[in-house]
Amino acid sequence: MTTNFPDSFDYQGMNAPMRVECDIYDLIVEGNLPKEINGSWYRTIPDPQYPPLLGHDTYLSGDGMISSFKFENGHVDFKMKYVMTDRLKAERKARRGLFGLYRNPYTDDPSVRGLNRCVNNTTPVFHGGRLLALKEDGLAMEIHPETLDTVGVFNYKGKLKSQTMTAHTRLDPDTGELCFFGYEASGLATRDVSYCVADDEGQLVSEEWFQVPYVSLMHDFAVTKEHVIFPVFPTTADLDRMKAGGTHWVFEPDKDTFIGIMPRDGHVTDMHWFRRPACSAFHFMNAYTEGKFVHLDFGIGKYAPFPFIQQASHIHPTPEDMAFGRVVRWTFDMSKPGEKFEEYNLAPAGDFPRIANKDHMHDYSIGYYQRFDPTAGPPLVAGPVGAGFNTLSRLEVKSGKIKSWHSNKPVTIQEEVHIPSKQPGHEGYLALVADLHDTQLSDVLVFEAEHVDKGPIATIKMPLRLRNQVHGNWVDAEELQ
Ligand code: V55
Ligand code: FE
Repeated sequence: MTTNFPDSFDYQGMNAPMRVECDIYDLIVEGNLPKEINGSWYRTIPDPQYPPLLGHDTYLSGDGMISSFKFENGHVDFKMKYVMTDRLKAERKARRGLFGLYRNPYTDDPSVRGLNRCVNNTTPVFHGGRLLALKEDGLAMEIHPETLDTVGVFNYKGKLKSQTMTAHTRLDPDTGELCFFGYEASGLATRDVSYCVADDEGQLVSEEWFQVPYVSLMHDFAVTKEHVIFPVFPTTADLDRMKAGGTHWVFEPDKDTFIGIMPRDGHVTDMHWFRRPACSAFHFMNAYTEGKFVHLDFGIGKYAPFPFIQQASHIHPTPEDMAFGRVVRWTFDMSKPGEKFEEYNLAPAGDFPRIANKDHMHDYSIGYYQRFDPTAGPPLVAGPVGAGFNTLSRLEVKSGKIKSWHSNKPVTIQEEVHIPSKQPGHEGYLALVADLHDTQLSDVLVFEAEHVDKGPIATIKMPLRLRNQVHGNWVDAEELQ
């Protein structure tokens, strides 16, 4: 039986599993933490309880851990707890790993056949008074927003037919509606995709299904006030490969990228498909409709960035491949039926795009994202793709101007969260966890969003290392009442 975690990057150094549930009251705060910041910053983190059954797997399979930084008048309390999934309970009972490869149930120990494999490790979403821990291969897990105790699987009181729910939901800032989808909606490697809307009280009000041209890793989607956009990139799944013990995903550069766009006040049967050669993206910064045009802004890459997918696809990244990456705007003309659309360059390559919640689905001017800047230091391993980002950037979307910050120490940064300010005209704050590679600890850094280049205004000291989150979200104290 394996007793140590594998020696791949997924489990070593800053990525070594922590497996710590804890409570820290009144963290040490240096600098000036604005008293107006009141609310909870939730983060979801893959953190494997046991080494994987087969002795190797990806970071993305780690058991879901949920944490909260609760900000109150310049004070910060911290809490971190495992999401008590069926999978974690089964493994704890057996006192060992029982699950094989990422999203391949054919590689599991026979004792867990048919069990819910979802680790709910990707995004904490607060909607309709509920906190949900999401991962795209299964249903939501409801979490108590104060104690972080697991309440149970949430499927809109049995109403949701989709077997999956994306970790990237889209909240309409005007109506409070939550738009989401699920791919592989009728089971493993199925082409069915659900499109769903929950109203501002968290009731499921619509669910429609459609099929995509091929089974694709549809990690995120985008919504405008008038349209819904479903990008389909050729990171593909195949049931026979899984049955033979292979990976869920490979990237297929010979397949085209498809983008389905439907009117929000219409139906999936109104979907219009655009097409271009293979490329890849995981996260969309924002999208909006301007007359007959639909704009979609995001970081584009040549192929999926995860090493386990690249290996299975026999991809060996070249410098030219890396140079392909950049932030782009795709503009679709809905009045011209056909498959073509325009692409414009906006900014240097990066990911983890975030914007102020109020700007979602609207014409907007500011986005935040992260980059790896080689002049800021050599690549350092942290998180699921290997080298972590080292630079936080603020992008003026209209001009392409960017302001950036990086540490002068060996530091990688985890996804930033935007915290709105109540002061009129104030752009709000950004907070992120910084991985301190020299001490193997973590700091929380808080920035004035408008002035990221000036560096953090406050540093919250953590007495332990925080493993890399996938995503996080801010919930204002009033909303939590
Ligand atoms: C991603 C993360 C996942 C996953 C698939 O960020 C894609 C991309 C944390 O889990 O399962
Ligand atoms: Fe994501």
